[in-house]
Amino acid sequence: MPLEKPRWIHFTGIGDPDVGYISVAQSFSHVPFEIKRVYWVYDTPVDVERGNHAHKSCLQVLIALIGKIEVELENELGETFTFILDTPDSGVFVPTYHWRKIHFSEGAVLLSIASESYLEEDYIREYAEFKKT
Ligand code: T46
Repeated sequence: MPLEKPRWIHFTGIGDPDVGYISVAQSFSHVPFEIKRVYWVYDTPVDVERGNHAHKSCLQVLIALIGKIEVELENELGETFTFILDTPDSGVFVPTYHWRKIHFSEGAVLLSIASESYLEEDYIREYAEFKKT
């Protein structure tokens, strides 16, 4: 099976400037998997690097609900991809086996839509181990 690449997911913004917008993520239509878990990350200082792991099974879509978030991804071939998330109507689809480094701007809030429940065994947290996969 060919290696799946990270890619942008664009959500429709339903509404108009007078009243604001709603964007929707439903399993298999807006998001390419069944949604099992949603979590959000906030109050991360700008000098902190989050992530530094890859997932064996969990697929994700990451969205910056507020602020700007830089997501750097590396796949098993060593290819790298950088996504600047800065609008709540777009996110990045992160396939399995992608090492991620995440930097937040002041006040940024990251929403993660995930295909799996939380399971620590699904994480690869050692970069050397990731490079051996
Ligand atoms: C990811 C990025 C975007 C739980 O107990 N349940 C959960 O569902 C999650 C996501 C985390 N945790 C615990 C595990 C750790 O003790 O929260 C603590 C911090 O997790 P972590 O160091 O993995 O945080 P991040 O921000 O580096 O990574 C998280 C997700 O874990 C990860 O899947 O892709 O957000």
